[in-house]
Amino acid sequence: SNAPDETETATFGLGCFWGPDAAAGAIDGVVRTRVGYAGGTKPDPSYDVIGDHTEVVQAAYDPDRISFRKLLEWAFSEQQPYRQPRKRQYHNIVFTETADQHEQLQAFLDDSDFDRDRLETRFEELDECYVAEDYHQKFQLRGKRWITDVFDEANYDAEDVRESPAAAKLNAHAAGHEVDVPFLEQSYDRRSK
Ligand code: MHO
Repeated sequence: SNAPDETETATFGLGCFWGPDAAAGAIDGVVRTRVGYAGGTKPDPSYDVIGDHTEVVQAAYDPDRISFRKLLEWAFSEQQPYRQPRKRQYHNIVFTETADQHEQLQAFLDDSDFDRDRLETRFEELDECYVAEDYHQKFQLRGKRWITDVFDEANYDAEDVRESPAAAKLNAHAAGHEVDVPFLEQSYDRRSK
């Protein structure tokens, strides 16, 4: 299957990225999640030297199963669009990276009844997203040693776990989200190609 090429990515700043990483993983049609830093200008940011960047979650989704619009609805349900956290690290940002996503964002804003003058959420074109340190990826899952041990025994390295569709669902489960895994997303796993 060439499924991995069929996914698109949605990137959102929604505060501390641990929670949105798990919440995004629970969404049916989201097949991979990762956390990172985006929206700023500092080259190669890190958690300790984040500069002017913001913590973001990046969700790879199958556009045949979920629309960017649905992900926008989700992102807006996870934030307070009229209040921006004081720290830029935790800003609410909706990134778009294709013309299609940009159009879906405009349509979503046109159709919703936000008071546009009061909206604080930032809207930006995604420039670069810097992947965060391994210890921030699938943070809740990392607290479940018996699960991470299974990945270790299957010889997954940190990047394999970060990019694993199964790990994204397990991370959501570990965080207490209801997860519907109809076919374990296996065709998306680059290790099972
Ligand atoms: N330092 C805060 C937020 C972490 S989040 C990755 C905490 O420990 O909850 O910014």
